[in-house]
Amino acid sequence: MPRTKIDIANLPSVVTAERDGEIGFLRLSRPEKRNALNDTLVLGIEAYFAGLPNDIRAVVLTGDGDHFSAGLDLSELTVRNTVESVHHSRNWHRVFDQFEFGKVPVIAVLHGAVVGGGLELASACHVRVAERSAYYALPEGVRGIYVGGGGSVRIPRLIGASRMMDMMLTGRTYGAEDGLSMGLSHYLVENGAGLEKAVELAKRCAANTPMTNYAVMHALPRIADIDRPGGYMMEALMAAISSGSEEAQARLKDFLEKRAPKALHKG
Ligand code: 1HE
Repeated sequence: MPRTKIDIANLPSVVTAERDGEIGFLRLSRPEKRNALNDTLVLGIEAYFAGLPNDIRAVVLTGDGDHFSAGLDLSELTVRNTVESVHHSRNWHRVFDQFEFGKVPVIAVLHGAVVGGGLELASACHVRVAERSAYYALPEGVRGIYVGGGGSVRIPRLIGASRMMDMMLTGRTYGAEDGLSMGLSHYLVENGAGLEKAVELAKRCAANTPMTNYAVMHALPRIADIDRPGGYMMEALMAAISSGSEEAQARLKDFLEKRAPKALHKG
């Protein structure tokens, strides 16, 4: 099925919304500024997820042009005072949380610069596919600023606070292969192959029961943040709720009656 535009209210032109069946596509469409995240673009991301049709089961996020995103639009920083900067950062927190703890898994395709706020955006996605051209940096240190899009919360959970400290203090960059082994991406593919891989993964996510996806997206990261007894309790509740659904019961029956695929490793 060809991709079609999705009609979403208040979507600015720097964001492109499309769909192909139950997969939604969100494209950062500001390539002339290397997809630098200005207020319009961040609010466009918010509008996209707020207006996503209910029958979309997974989203693929990409950046137009040669780079995923050059991070915060630095031209906006020079016109904000301190309190406006706090509100600006809190705004990013709200928008990124909205989809990280949203309804559907988001698979990001990373290429070229994935830097500063671009890396913060990528780290809020559930699965990251990197093309070989992708590289990662946190140039905030060099620019005399600090991460503000949830980077200090999310990135240490991927690579550890110590590595993030080095990136920010020394301006160190990592290429796509290192990014894969460090946990910045989950998959590494050749240049130009990211979208196809992301769609394949999105289709697999979309085939899960909505309850399982909800548990993985909402309960798993929260369990990782809390104490063991609380974690065990939340896990037990999620396990009971998800296995009790009609859809889960039907899938279990399919396996027991030999109609479902086995969990084999294909290498
Ligand atoms: C920008 C931005 C931007 C490009 N804000 N305008 N992020 C950074 O420190 C990275 C800054 N960007 C770069 O280092 C380079 O642009 C790239 C390596 C990503 C790409 O280089 P290149 O040679 O392909 O493009 P360019 O010529 O540098 O940029 C093209 C245009 O985009 C140019 O504008 P023009 O009007 O002169 O054509 C650039 O000024 C513009 N541009 N990146 C504004 N970031 C919530 S807190 C998060 C804090 C951060 O993200 S800090 C990290 C910011």
